[in-house]
Amino acid sequence: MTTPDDRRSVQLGEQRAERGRGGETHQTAVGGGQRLTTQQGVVVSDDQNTLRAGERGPSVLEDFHFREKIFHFDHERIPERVVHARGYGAHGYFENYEPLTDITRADPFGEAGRRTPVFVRFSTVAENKGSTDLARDVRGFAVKFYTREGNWDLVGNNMPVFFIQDAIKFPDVIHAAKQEPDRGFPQAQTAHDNFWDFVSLMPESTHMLMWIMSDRAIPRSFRFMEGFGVHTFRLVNADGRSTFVKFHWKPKLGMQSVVWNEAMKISGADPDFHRRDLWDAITTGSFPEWELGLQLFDEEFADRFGFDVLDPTKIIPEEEVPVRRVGRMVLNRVVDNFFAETEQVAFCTQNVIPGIDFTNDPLLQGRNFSYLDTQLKRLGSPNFTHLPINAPKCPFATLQQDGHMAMINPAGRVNYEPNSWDPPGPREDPQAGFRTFADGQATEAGPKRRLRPESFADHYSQARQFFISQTEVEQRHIIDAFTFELSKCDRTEIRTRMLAGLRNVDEDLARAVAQGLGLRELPEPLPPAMEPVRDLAPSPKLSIAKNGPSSFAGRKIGVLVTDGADAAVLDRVRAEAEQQQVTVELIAPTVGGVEVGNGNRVPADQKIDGGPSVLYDAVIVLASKDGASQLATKPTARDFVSDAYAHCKFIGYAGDPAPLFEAAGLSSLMDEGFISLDERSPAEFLTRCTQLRFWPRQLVIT
Ligand code: HDE
Repeated sequence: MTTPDDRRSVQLGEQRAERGRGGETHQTAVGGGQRLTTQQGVVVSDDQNTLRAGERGPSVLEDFHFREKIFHFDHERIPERVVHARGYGAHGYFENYEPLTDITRADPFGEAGRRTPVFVRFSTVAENKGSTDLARDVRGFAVKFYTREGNWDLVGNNMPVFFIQDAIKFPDVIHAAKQEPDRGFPQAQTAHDNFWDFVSLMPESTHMLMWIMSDRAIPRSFRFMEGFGVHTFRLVNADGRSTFVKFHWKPKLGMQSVVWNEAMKISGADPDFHRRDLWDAITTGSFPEWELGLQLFDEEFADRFGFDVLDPTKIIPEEEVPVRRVGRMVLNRVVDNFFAETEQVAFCTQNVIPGIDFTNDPLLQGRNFSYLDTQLKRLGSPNFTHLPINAPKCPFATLQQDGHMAMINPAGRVNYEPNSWDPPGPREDPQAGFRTFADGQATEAGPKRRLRPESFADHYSQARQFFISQTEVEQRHIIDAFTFELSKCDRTEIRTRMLAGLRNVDEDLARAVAQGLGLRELPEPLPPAMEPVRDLAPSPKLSIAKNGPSSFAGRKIGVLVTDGADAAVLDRVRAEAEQQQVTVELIAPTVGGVEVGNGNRVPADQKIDGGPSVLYDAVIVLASKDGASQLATKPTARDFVSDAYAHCKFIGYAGDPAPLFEAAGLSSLMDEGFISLDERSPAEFLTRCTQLRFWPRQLVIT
């Protein structure tokens, strides 16, 4: 008897067979063939029903197609990264500006205009794979350069310092930051006892805490954040001369972050906010760019600088050693397959090429062990280097063999060296090969001991320098972030201990946080291991606000429209935005759109609760009086404008939005961040938006 399901599957089969006609004999389903096959290449006749003994009888074990399909599905997941689990990658290239052969023989810097393919993966650190993009956290910024002399991985973060000074503390800081082991939460936030317990007991983390409590930890998107190699590395030229270097990535579009209340709401409205942003930018041809900057210095500077250049909790202010921009990185291609590329990419800090070398930074030394080890666990085979995303793009030949999933296998008898075969197989090359930098100054010796260098003991001076380098609004955000996070700690002694540490950074900061926590008296300051230097000069380069963009390009405006809205204003806004490379999305009561004043129907991109204002860099309300009165009755529309106000966004308007502003309680609050598009041109509005936010409002509303 033929069941309806049978008939449907026969029809489907016929349709597929129809599409498959004329296909090549050896095509596979994955490789573009039209017929569905098993892994063995056997064409599948029915992918809808398991093989059964009788219409309502049991499934039979001989159904090899079913078993293969489920077996493979059962093994789809690989362990997520123990840190940086949530990430997003893209392809591009690095283009060198001028030859740097005087300081390094590294291939990407050999000549002007040389392009080196790259793959970049951005990530959050403490969050699990399924969390949200906008958690307060450090962002990973890992770049794999496929150079002509092998792969170079620059595995950095969007902050130039780290929590700890010695790799042996890494499992501790990560355990403390991630979900607590008994309850399995909180995920994706450091606002809990374990994290603050640990860091309040580890004064060396204070500088990093300033960074993660700042707006750097909630970037607007990957496109608007800086990247840092963190450690001091070495560049080595063809004569074997070494120069110290710190690597920087500078976003061409300028830096930008969101505000905390906005971040929390974005996490609900669009957990994929950052990855969607990167995908959209690349697929619409707005390729994000960063410039690679180098801070170059020698032993003499290292000796005279006030902090140890091997200490990863310290920076070298750009005002002291300027950042020399040596090339640009363009991301111009999204992945074809997220798993194959973004998930399977294996960065290793040990991947360096001739011309780039390590220093004795104890964190870097520990990382060089960890990354290789972790890839084996995650990817399951020492042959993870055979995966296309990890394999070098230059010729390579090793004498390693076999192992799980060996995919690049040499032919012939030679698998050892020395040998007397002809041809002899791959041989070492003392000239072209990687040689570890070794000169007189890099000779280390001494008794084996577990100790922290004396020169790493100052934990507060640069934390203070970071704080005093921020604008008043940015300082307010740092105070609010400490207050928010510490208010989530159940144990009051943790809050107190943290405040005792903050007193060594800045009294005003400690006092303001204490006030925010409702703590009447400040605890005694923690005794510092070394008396902090109180008069380090501020470094304006540390502030996001002081280094704003020169245009609003790459940003997104949300236009809330109603029936009867002024069509001419909408057209002018769209035209000007396009000119300035700003994206416009229309938000309407229904996604079907609205009928604007000239009678035309305009489709919307979002309906109001799908397009809250937190998803946009600035907003415009184009409303007729009736339209605004209807919006006034909708909580989501009121939130749209009141959130835009609270997040200090520029708010353009035209027509008669008064009923909506009134209902949202904004009528008496309209400040210079509100701009009438009946009176001002869209060009003027966008020029104002270049300031990104109307920050004076922040000081009024806190
Ligand atoms: Fe990592 N880190 N890390 N880290 N790290 C990993 O390697 C580790 C540190 C960074 O997109 C792991 O492939 C140790 C600093 C990025 O795939 C692991 C220490 C910086 C990524 C690991 C550090 C980073 C990782 C986990 C202390 C900024 C993601 C999965 C000594 C300079 C790369 C993996 C990607 C990933 C170890 C500290 C950056 C476990 C032991 C400092 C961007 O090997």
